[in-house]
Amino acid sequence: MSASSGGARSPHAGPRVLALSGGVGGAKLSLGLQSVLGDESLTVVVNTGDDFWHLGLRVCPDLDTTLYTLAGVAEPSQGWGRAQETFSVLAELEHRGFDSWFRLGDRDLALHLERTRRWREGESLTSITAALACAYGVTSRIRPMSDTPISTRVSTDQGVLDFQDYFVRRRCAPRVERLDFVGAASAQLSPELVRELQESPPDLIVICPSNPWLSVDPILAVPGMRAQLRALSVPIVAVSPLVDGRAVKGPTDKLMRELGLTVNHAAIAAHYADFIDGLIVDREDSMISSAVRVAPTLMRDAADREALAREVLAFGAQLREDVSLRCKGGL
Ligand code: FO1
Repeated sequence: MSASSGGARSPHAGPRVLALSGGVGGAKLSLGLQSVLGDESLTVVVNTGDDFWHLGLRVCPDLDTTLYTLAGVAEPSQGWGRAQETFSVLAELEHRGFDSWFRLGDRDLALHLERTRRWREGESLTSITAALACAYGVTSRIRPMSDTPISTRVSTDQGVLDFQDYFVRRRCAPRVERLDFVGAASAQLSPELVRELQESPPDLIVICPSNPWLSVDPILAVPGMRAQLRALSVPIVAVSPLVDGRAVKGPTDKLMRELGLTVNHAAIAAHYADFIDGLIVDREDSMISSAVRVAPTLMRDAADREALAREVLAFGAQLREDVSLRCKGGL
């Protein structure tokens, strides 16, 4: 690992960060990073394994959560969807006995309508997402993990389920036996992401506190993603999604137990062992080494988000200086 990331550098003051993210938790840290780094220093590569067709519309929940959060218009109580939302369309769907299990708000629908219109005209998801980010005033770059559709398929004790059927309709109740990222094997990295990594390489890669199995693994399953990121030779820091032995939101802890894992930071570190240089954990548990930093990871407000973003950046700088910390065989 070297301090210099190579490639042509544009005149740019602070560090550039590339974050890998799923939905709510990842979007929160992305917002903290955006606030601390300032405009245009952050690229967020977002999981699209949750994407699906619903009511004839292309819905990309994690991209939308990231977009709304970075634009400052996300609904704070749930982390996804739009603030100041109304649900007239959903109420009518419900009233008429139509499909209404997935709660699309009226303002949110505008985003899905515009995405779907562009999708049907053949625009790539990368290009659509950039246009939507621009429309919502977001200057950080939000990039789908691939332009190729990839669908997370959940094999459970109740059968093989599409992701949103498992996650929203059945509220993660089925016992998970196995996860597949359908379409990943033949997916491609978006040319725009590859070009950005070459022309404006990041100084630090952050794996946000998203679900490692449901949200980060699909990103790392895109052929070439791991190799591209490792080739940058910059520190890769993950933030554990566990706080007090539990997931802050979502089914990470339940899923870990179902996959036969112990719910602790050591299991998170082991999961990323061949890929990361350091892990930030909320509190010590059984595994502490020089590649682990302890810092509050519960993000209740802007101060928490920005404090964690600063910890991440400081840890990255520390790892950059100590090249020997890259643990090829794990932490
Ligand atoms: N999550 C829910 O738990 N229930 C919903 O009805 C729901 C609707 C929804 C609509 C748009 C959107 O962008 C996200 C939405 N989510 C909903 C969140 C989302 O499905 C999940 O949190 C992610 O897929 C997991 O990261």
